Amino acid sequence: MLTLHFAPNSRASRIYWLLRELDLPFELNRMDFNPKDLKSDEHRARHPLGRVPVLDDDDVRIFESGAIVEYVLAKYGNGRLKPDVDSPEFPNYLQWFHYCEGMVMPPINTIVVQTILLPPDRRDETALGQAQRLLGKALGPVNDALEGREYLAGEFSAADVMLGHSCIMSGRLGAVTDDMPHLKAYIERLQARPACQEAFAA
Ligand SMILES: N[C@@H](CCC(=O)N[C@@H](CS)C(=O)NCC(=O)O)C(=O)O
Repeated sequence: MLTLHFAPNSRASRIYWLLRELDLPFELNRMDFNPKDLKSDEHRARHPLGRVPVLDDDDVRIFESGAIVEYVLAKYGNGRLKPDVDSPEFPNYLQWFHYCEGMVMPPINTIVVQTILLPPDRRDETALGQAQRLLGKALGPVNDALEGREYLAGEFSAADVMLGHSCIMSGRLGAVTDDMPHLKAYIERLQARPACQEAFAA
């Protein structure tokens, strides 16, 4: 049995979304996004830093959203949501899958820290401005890659779950601007998917 350790407004939505796209049954351990739940001894026993997502698969436990996505696809995907290794879309898939945590999430993390998590007297306007500029730069190539395409690697794939989630978060942070029309349309396309809607509402 799969159990997803989850908090709303977090990367755990990626795993919820993926499991719903694959129509896999799972139990949800829904915690609040606060230290009381995430830094509890119980949750630190699951993740040493007290973070989400964490997935249990019977006696297997795994954290890191990208690793969880790969684990689920390898074990239960049956070839779904991932281009074949011989497909010309396979390198696109890998590239955008990893661009998410590698390039887009670092400035998002800083923006969230500098606008939401830190108390106002400890916020740093310079760090915030730098992260906002960096996020805009990181989203530009995603907008360009989506010109004339519905998804990042041919058919809808797990790269769209990973990076698509970050694009939706970027939109909520006001970083998806009018000069990114392909990215805007892509976000709308993703948000029309029932599995995406369920994940963000959970
Ligand atoms: N690279 C990790 C990041 C995990 C992570 O930082 N999760 C955030 C939510 S998006 C978290 O649990 N934050 C709680 C905290 O920092 O206390 C992944 O992709 O799973």
